[in-house]
Amino acid sequence: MHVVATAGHVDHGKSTLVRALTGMEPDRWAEERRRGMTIDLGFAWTALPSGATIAFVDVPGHERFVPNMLAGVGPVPAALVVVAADEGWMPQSAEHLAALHALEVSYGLLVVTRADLADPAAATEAARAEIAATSLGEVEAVAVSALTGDGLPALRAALDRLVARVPAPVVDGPVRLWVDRSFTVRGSGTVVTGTLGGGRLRVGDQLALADTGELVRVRGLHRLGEARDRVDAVARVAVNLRGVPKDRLARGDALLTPGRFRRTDLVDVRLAGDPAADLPATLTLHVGAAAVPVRVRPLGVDTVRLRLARPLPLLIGDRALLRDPGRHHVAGGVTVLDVDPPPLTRRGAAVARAGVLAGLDGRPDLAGELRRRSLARAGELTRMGVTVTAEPVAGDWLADPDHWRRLGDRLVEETTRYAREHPLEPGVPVEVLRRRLDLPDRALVAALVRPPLSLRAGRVATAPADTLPELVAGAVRRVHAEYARHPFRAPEADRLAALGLGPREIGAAVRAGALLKLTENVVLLPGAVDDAVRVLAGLPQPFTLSAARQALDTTRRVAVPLLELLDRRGATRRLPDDAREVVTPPS
Ligand SMILES: Nc1nc2c(ncn2[C@@H]2O[C@H](COP(=O)(O)OP(=O)(O)OP(=O)(O)O)[C@@H](O)[C@H]2O)c(=O)[nH]1
Ligand SMILES: [Mg+2]
Repeated sequence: MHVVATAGHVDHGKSTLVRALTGMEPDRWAEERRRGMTIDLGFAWTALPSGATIAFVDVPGHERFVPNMLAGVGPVPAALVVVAADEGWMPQSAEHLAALHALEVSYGLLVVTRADLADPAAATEAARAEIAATSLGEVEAVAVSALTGDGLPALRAALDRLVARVPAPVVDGPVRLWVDRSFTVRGSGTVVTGTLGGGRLRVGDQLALADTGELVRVRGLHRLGEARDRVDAVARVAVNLRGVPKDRLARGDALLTPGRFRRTDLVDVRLAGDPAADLPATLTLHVGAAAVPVRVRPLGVDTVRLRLARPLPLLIGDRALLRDPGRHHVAGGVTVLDVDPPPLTRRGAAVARAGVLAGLDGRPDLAGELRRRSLARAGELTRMGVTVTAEPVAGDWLADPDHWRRLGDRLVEETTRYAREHPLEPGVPVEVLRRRLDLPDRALVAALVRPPLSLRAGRVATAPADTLPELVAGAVRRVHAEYARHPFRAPEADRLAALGLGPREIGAAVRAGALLKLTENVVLLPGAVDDAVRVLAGLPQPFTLSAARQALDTTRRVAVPLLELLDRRGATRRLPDDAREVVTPPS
């Protein structure tokens, strides 16, 4: 299906033309028919000679209803510019054309109507000149009379040529259906309609309401009045929603593929119309079927920051229109450059921001976004409209390659510095590094660890895991050498001190598994426990403390805490008379 909107001055014959082409009545309201004037959007459709289906969104021409016109045109890629042969180019012809240009509509036809009332040549020439200067460019022109039917076959053929030129929509992309009508059907509940510009809808789909994020279920779908299980873009579609009160949805809301859009009330945009300095401080932003008041803050010559009165699901590259409702003036089109712009709080931030924006063109660009943001979650970028093709560095985090390299260097520096400041700790806690590097997630610290750095038990160390600081390692080697032949004779306090093993060094050695600590100042080699059990198992059972001390060739200073440790580990059992027995003889 193809969707084409009408455009043109009031009473120039738009609705009559749509009626003549489709046999359907686009003016839905009794009031419209009574007054002979379109007030709100109308919808009608027909088959073209090629067999293609074309649906029309018929818009009102009266200047009071321009917001309705914009809601209809916003999501539609092609337009029929309608000019009456007997009246020629008029103010609303100009405002509608300015709107199409602002929205960058680039597929269209000129239809000169009421050709039975006047020679269409002059109107055709004037209108083509106006249109040629816009995004529509050179267009085909067809003169018709809806009264006599003259020119309608030629118009149908021209419509076929027009729709054949419109690029195919992205059907496997996300859905953002701008609601242009909402009503209730007895027995079915809430129905909304809109022009589906991309994606695909199915009965049973879950969609998110743009306004609240609330998830809703598609209960039924209609395409051009017929029930369907599935509707692909481009289409005029009616969506019946389960369990949604009618007053929850109105024109300008949107139904979204969940998780694929972010709501934003702050955007930086490039202007295609009036220069930034000439814009009033408040305007209305029209995008899709939505119209939202915005506060305008100029940044560069042609870039501004817009603060929206309510958030909208916008993407980088979205085309929108700024209009001054008071002056009936289309201030021009805007291209969304950033849907998550940084706050401008520091002095000079606005100037710097203008510099950044000068380099953006509204085409979502992964490398550029990463360069500006350094780090970003894949999901966040997708929700901005950026196609994510890079591999995450950790979890769903993406990093700018240069920034990531610099972070890796800083990780080495910080880890080395910490090791100097805390020589006995077995590395820097990951959380400390996360804070020092100002990273949003500990997983990023872990992902930055490369040899010779190592990660163990939540710490990053400058050397491979399990190594002791050299200072301590040397002292421990001395202990091992001196006590190899008397493994149960613990070094005295003054010997430990002479070896440079204070409480902190002993702690480090114990954590590294190089020493076993029985009590303060009583340390043994790590194998001493198993060796002691083996020796004690050779004694007649049960045995006394004194027998154990002699068998182990040691002093009470060591024997008492060693036996207590063995008791705690269940290797020995203490009997009521204070004698002990070995419980599990070593194999
Ligand atoms: N003679 C003649 N009259 C026409 C033709 N087309 C439209 N009209 C008349 O022009 C008047 C306005 O037509 P509409 O179709 O309502 O015009 P419109 O552009 O839809 O007007 P708005 O929706 O209010 O902007 C009506 O009285 C139509 O009968 C035509 O080809 N020939
Ligand atoms: Mg009309």
